[in-house]
Amino acid sequence: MSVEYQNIFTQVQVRGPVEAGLPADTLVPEIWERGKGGFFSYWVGKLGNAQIGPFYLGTLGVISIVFGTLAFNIIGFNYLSQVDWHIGEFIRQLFWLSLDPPAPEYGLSLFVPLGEGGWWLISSMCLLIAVLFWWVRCYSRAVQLGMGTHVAWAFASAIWLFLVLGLIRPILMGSWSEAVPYGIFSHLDWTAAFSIRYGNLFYNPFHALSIAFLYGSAVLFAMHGATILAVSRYGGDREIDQIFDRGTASERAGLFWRWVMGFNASMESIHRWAWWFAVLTTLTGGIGILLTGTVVDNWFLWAQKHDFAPEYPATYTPAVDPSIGG
Ligand code: 07D
Repeated sequence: MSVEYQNIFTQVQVRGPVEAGLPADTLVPEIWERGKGGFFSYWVGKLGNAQIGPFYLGTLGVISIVFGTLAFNIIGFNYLSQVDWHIGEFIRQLFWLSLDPPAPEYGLSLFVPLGEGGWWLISSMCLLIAVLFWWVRCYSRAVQLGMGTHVAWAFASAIWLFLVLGLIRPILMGSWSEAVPYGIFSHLDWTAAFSIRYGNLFYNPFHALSIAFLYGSAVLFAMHGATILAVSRYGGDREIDQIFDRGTASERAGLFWRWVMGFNASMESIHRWAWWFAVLTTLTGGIGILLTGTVVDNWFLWAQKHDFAPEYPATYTPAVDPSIGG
C-alpha cells in the first residue's frame, strides 16, 4: 500500500464514534435538543469531513426550510402547469420555463391573478422569509458557538443584492415587473435586457467595481488556496498556530510572496482580504443596480457626460426613425 502524504487537509478516515462537538447549550440555554444522529461517508470524506450530522434544526431553521420548500415547489408546479403537467416536457424544457413577475400594469399591487404574476408574488414572499430566517439562523448559531458573526455579515451582503434586485428597486420603480423572473434562461435574458435598457451596464461604475471584486476574489482565493496547499507539507494547514512561529510554513509562504511580488499578506490579513473582496462584490453590485433607472437612465450617456465614454464624431448623422418619416 502506498503511503499518502498526510496533513490535516488529507485526514486518514479513522472511524471512531460520531463527534458531537460542544454541547448545544454551551453559552445560551436552548429550547431545542440537538439531533443525536450522525454518520460517515467515505466519498464525502474525499471532499471535506467524512462525518455528516448531527444537524441542529431550530425554530428558525424549520421556518426557513418550510418557506424555502414552498417557494421551490410553487416555482416547480408553475413550470409543470406550463407544460400541461407532462413530466417529460418539464425535463426537456426546464431551462426555458419561467415564473415571471406581474406585468407593468399591475404596478406594486399585491392582489394579482395567480396566473398573471400572483404566484410569482407568493413565491417571492416565501423566498424572502426563507432567506431572512436563514440569515438569523446563521447569526444565532454563530453567537451560540461563541464565534464572531463574520459569516452572517458576508451573507448579509449577498442578501443586500438579492433584495435590491427583487424588492427594493422594484418598489422604487413602482412596479413588480422590474424584478427578476424565476427561470434559467429567463433570468439571463432579463440580465441582458436590463443592461441594454439602461445603456450598457459596463459603463455603470458600480458594476465595474463589482466585477473587480469578483475577479479579485477569485485571484485571492487561488493565491491563498495554492499557497497553503504548497506549504501544507510544513504544517501550513495549522495556519493560525504559525503566525508567531519562526521557520514555519507560514514564514516560507510569506517569504515566497515577498520574493515574487515584494509584499505578503499575513495569515490573518489574507482572510480579511478575502472577506472584504467577497463582501464588496455584492455590496457595490447592489448599489449599482439600485442607481439604475432610479438615478441614472442611461449609463453610456452618463459616461459620456463624465468624459470617460467617447462622444460620437461630429460627422455622425443620426438614423431617422422610419415610423416618423423625414
Ligand atoms: C445574484 C445575489 C445573492 C443571492 C442570494 C441567494 C437563494 C435560493 C432558490 C429561486 C451573485 C438567495 C436565494 C438561496 C434561490 C430558488 C428556488 C449574487 C447574487 C442571497 N458582468 N450584471 C453582476 C459580470 C454584463 C448585469 C455581478 C462580468 C453585461 C446585471 C458581477 C461580465 C450585462 C447585473 C457581474 C458582465 C450584465 C450584473 C454579480 C463580463 C448583460 C446584476 C455579482 C465579463 C449580460 C449584478 C451591478 C454576484 C450586479 C451583476 C459580472 C457583463 C448585466 C460582478 C464578469 C454587460 C443586470 N455582473 N453584465 O456576486 O450586481 O452575483 O450588477 O461580461 O444585477 Mg454583469
